[in-house]
Amino acid sequence: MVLVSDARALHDALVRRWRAEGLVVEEPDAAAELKEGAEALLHHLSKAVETGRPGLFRDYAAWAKGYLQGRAARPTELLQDRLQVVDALLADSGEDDEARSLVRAIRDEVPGLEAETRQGRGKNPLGDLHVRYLNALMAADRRTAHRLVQDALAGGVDVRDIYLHVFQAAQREMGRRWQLNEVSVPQEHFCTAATQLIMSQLYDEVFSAERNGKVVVVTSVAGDLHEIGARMVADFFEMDGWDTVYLGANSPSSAVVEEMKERGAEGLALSATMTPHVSAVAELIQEVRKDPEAGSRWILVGGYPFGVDPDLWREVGADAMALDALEATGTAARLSEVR
Ligand code: B12
Repeated sequence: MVLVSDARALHDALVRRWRAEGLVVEEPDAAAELKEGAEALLHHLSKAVETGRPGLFRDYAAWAKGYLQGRAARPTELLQDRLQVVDALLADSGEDDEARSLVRAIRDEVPGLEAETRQGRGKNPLGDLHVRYLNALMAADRRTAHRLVQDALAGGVDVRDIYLHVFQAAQREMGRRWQLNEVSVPQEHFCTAATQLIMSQLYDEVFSAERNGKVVVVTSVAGDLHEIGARMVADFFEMDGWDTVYLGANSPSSAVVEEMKERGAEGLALSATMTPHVSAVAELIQEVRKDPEAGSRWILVGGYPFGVDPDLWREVGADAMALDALEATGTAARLSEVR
């Protein structure tokens, strides 16, 4: 497919055409957004076509609309005009009908921000604590954020609940605000670093469970820089007594296979947050399966794109997926039983 094989040329051509037509956001982000927007759009489109899952592109369009909302006067029209140009460019590049008809369908009916509701913006059982925690971080006040968490723990709140309903909820809400241009990149970096710091102060609790003798390797796939989701999954395994080999974000495939063998892991928990990284997940899984020793272990996947399309885990060749860290350990326990 042209989209994949000739991605760089297509990407550059799209940037030129969007610029020529004035399809840009307001300064100061304009140049960077144009480049990143073109790349992200083409990546998501090619993944959607490659995997036969148009929902992945629909979800991207909904996200892009939200993103443009905070940066342009007429976000829906801007996105529609951009999609019109994408369609024309694909036609000129001799691109297949599938990609073009998907682009046209989305242009005709730009979806809303469904992903945010899927990522659980429903009732939060620790809503009050979550709001106070996030407000503290928004005010660059790590001390208060830290104290709120310590007080909640001392008051008997379960660490798992703090992870899911405070840290995860705060990170996602902060991400939503970044998307809408209400939070700056430095603010996002501050919140993420502060949450990682505060998480690490809970490790007496995380490491206190009786060991069950099982080992799991946990990592984010190559290219993906999001680490907190994978780290939470690792910590929930620890709290259930597993020994975890947590490799962090952006792990090279060969290292993952070697680690699984070296540590005698029962399985691999693999995270991807960005839809364009789903191919890296599929490639790594293939590599694990090829290995005579690691190939028989279970592979569990999770992260944003697997929530967008609940069947995507099959497509990448995993054994199962889970929507959050709590579900992850239950699913892994079942996978271990059947092996
Ligand atoms: C922090 C952050 C970053 C940081 C990450 C730093 C770090 N050290 O981790 C940095 C700055 C690097 C970053 C970069 C980018 N980011 Co970012 N980021 C976020 C943010 C705000 C928080 C992520 C987080 O910590 N979430 C909290 C964790 C706990 O939640 P989680 O990841 O969903 O994990 C849970 C489940 O998904 C599941 N799970 C996760 N992994 C696994 C694995 C297994 C095996 C299982 C079973 C379950 C599982 O369990 C976890 C725990 O319950 C999110 C917002 C969001 N909604 O998550 C955006 C977000 C993910 N980022 C986004 C974007 C667009 C980007 C960039 C493209 C921005 C840019 N222009 O540069 C880049 C891409 C970089 C890359 N190559 O990966 C978008 C993605 C939109 C989309 N539709 O795909 C989001 C959603 C923000 C938004 N609302 O627009 N980001």
